[in-house]
Amino acid sequence: MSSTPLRLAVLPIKTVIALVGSRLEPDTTNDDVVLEDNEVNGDGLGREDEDDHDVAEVITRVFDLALRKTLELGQLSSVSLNDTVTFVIEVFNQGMIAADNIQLTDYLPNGLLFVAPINPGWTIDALGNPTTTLNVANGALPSTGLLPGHSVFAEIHVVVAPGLQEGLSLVNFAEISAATDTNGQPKQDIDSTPDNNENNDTFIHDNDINGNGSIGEDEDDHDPAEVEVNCYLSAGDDTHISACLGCAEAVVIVDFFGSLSGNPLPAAPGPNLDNSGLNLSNPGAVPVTDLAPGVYEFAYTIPGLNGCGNRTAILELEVVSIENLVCNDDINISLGDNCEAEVSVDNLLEGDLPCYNALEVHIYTANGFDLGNTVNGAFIGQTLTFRVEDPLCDNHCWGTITIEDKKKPVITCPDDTDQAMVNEQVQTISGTRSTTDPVLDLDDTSASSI
Ligand SMILES: [Ca+2]
Ligand SMILES: [Ca+2]
Ligand SMILES: [Ca+2]
Ligand SMILES: [Ca+2]
Repeated sequence: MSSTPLRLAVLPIKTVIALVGSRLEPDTTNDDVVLEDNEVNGDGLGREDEDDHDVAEVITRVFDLALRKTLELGQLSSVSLNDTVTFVIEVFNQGMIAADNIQLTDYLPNGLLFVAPINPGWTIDALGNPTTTLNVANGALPSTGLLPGHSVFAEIHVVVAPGLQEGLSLVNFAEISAATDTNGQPKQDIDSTPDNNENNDTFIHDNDINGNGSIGEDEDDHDPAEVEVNCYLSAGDDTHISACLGCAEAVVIVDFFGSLSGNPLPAAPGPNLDNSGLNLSNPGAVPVTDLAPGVYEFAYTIPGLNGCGNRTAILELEVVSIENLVCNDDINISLGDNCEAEVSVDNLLEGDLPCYNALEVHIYTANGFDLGNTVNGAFIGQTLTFRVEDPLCDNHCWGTITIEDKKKPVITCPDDTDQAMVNEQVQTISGTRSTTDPVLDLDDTSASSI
């Protein structure tokens, strides 16, 4: 026969066409005229569809499972020693064939323990890893198997081992190790390699189920989830505070607990490291009194959870004497934009003290009126008396303060013009000018009318 061109339908990728049929004189050469599928009435000799053959599509359907592992909803990623942690493994059928006998393997890191009684359906494989199989027979899959486009969940519960270091990250992978179709035939995954080897998988992104492992992308049949060991409780951070005492009678109430930074959690007050003799029965209001100047350390200790060690934060209390206050003699103070100035203890005392909050400023007018610590424009040019006072000890030092206004006046100029409006009375000179008249220098004159 002549070499008649073969006509093929354009079919989707992953589809194979097989030609089934024969010519009137059966042969094995692809020289048949194919114009219409299922056509049996054509006259092949007349260039119509030959009636002794037909096409049928044989579609190679892909098998593709993927796995994503996460913490169970509500499961904290911060865990303590001996906690039970629940991971969720979701298996997706991304292929075109229903799946059965999906074997999962969990790769526990050091620090996470498998406990059989809380994991029904899971066993330990020959390599020591927990494994389970999801299938129709054991009811883990519906009677249809895992259908394309569907997913199924499995859970594994593990226990955080004792004696772990705080802050340790525990990464737990799971992998699909095998699967079949619903006839029990093992199937080759299109883009991943199921096995129980935790060291041969490409991992790039957490929770990625769309990678193609066959071209080096994140292999879709395995995925990790992670927890971090934490003892939960915090004693806070080491902190330095000051208390200012000006006499033996002075009592300063200090919130030892609230003074600690770093979000300390409530617990019993810690011991007094420096034996200061202070009453620590209420760490939120410790009366600090009658202590010599110096630094005292107090330990705030809380117990660790589940075998974690205790935690301690040191509160360093510096007792500063303000018994001898030394004021500057004469102070000049300039008023600000609002013609007012607030005078601080720091402005008035010599040297540096961490005790400004313990002291008060009082400024007195000439007739003895107490202005507090604020002066305004009404006192510009005046010299007033001030006192820096320790209200707990009736102690003070004093000096004088001169109020000044050193701010430059603000000049507002009109637009560049030949005329200017003068709103105030000006002197008018009239008559005839002669060469003997005094010369008026306009540069020294702000306004004139001649
Ligand atoms: Ca896939
Ligand atoms: Ca896959
Ligand atoms: Ca593997
Ligand atoms: Ca994950």
